[in-house]
Amino acid sequence: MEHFQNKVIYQLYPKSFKDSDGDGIGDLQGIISQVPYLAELGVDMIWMNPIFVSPQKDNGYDITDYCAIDPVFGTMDDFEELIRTLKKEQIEVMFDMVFNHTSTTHEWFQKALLGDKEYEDFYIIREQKADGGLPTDWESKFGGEAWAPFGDTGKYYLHLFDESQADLNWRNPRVRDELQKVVNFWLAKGIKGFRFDVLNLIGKDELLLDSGGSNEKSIYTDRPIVHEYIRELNEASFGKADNIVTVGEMSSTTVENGILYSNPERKELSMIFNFHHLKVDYKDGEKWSNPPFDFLELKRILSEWQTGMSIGNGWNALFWNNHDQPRANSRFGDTTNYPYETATMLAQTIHLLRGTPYVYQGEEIGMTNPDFIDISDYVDIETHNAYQEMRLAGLSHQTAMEITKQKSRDNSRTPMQWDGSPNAGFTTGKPWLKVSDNYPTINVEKELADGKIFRYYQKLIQLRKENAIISEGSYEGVLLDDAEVYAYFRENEEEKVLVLNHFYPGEHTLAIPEEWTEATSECWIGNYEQRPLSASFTLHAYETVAYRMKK
Ligand code: TEU
Repeated sequence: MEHFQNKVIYQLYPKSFKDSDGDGIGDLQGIISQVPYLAELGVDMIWMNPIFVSPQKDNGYDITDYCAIDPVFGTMDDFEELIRTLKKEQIEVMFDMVFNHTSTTHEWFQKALLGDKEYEDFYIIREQKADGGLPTDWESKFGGEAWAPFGDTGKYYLHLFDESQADLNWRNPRVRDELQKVVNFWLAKGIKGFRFDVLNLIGKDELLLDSGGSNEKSIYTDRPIVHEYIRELNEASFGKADNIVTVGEMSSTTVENGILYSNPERKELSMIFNFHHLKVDYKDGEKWSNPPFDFLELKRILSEWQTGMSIGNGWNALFWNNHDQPRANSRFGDTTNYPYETATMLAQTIHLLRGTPYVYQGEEIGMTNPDFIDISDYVDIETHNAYQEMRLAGLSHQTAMEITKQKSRDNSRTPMQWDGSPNAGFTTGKPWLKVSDNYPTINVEKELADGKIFRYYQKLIQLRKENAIISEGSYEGVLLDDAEVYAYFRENEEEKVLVLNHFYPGEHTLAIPEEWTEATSECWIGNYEQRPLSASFTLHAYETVAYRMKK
């Protein structure tokens, strides 16, 4: 088994975790003060979103200096104190490497703007077309064109995200060499994991072609050369160190590529994030819509990735939540009537799968999307661009707000709810983003005192450590046509486990095959009272239950 395959990773969004100096922004000393909380949860590693020097146009994914801590989060001494404090609890740190682009405030881009041709070749800069059109008809993922004027040169630079985020030219060996140095710098500082932002976008061809009206993602996503770049980075940096965990954010990738990116024999990455399961509430592929989620498609995708990656010896990062997604309990469950059941069912669904689970800050206490009422409550650049585009497309303010409330990335970025004091104990100042108004009832202090969600997460994390079948067992999806339950087997030489996850309110009865009921010996873990599996088995609202079975 690979060293990372029984780890649980906690994603910590530094800007919203804990503020120690009252400026309304989370910081390193704030994280240090909460290390005992992370230790009690039992996680092995924390993935911290970027804390590097940045103008914060995209909350730190627009980087000015990859090797310096932004003073708003603290100092390098604070960082080193955090590493030492976490190490005492056997918790390691994963840093976020945003290597597809830099901020336009980065010195490389600034030197390019001043006419330094060597640094101009660090970026993807092209002449306009003969007819005066932009180099290609590509669109930014944050809306609008993907090209912006490169100073007053008459040329344009590519930005797949915000205009302030200039795409790097990975075809240039100087760029790759500089980025290898960044990884080695943080390895030397004691970082034991790396998440690589939108890594499958770095393989743009030299000749960039129009989409011709089709989806241009396929032109620049998952290009074969990406595997060469990753192997080169591996060999020059993290592959030379012991037991470093690496994960690639691979939006829109395929199982085939997922295997190539994460099969250990290929010496690329430890694992990958794919997002297909978080697009089942998109209408015709459009994120900014709000149809009911397609449960059968959700099950199909989860099963396809589990089966495919298992066969190909790839490795999935398992998650429902992150800093770009609305909170899953609000998205897929009923946090009003079934807050505990919703949170624990979703958690168990992925914690007993084959892969490495990621717990996103706040999900372990049942934090929900906030009930923001106006677009001015939101901060996220993608959200504001999308709201404007919806209104320009003719949607009413009310409809655009309904969709924004469901899909904004700010849903997961509201400050951590520590207790019932003002601002949920996150800050003594004005928080950079409003705290959800349900913090008096949903907070760490309450959960630790008499809550059930946090304790359930503790049990799931501990179960993974005590039972190799979760990390090593095979996967088999079953009852795939059932309209409300996602069910699967996990199996290894010694044992077999059946996991049932009911994604809906109300009761739902399953016809359980006789060979299953005869083989079931004990209920392993469940969010309702334990009872034996029966031939006609009724699951309660958002019930999740796992049975150990005799082999
Ligand atoms: O996200 C990649 C990405 O495509 C996101 O835009 C995400 O998929 C989308 O918002 C979902 O609707 C990464 C980072 O996680 C994100 O925070 C950054 O904004 C983005 O890259 C640019 O660095």
